[in-house]
Amino acid sequence: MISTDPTGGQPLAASGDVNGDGVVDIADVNAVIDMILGLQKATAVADVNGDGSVDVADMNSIINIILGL
Ligand SMILES: [Ca+2]
Ligand SMILES: [Ca+2]
Repeated sequence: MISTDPTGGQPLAASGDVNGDGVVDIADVNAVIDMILGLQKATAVADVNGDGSVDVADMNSIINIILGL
């Protein structure tokens, strides 16, 4: 999924920055886990691989981003 920000600001969807704090790290993995478990509402930015659902594949995608894979 390609998402463009007309304001030219931070990258949005598919960046892996689920909690929007400007960095992709373990906190974003935790946020996705919470969404998978239903502890917090799933958001569009958490659908990192753009397949329309927030699940373990998105968690893996974020881990890969963190690891630079
Ligand atoms: Ca983040
Ligand atoms: Ca997904």
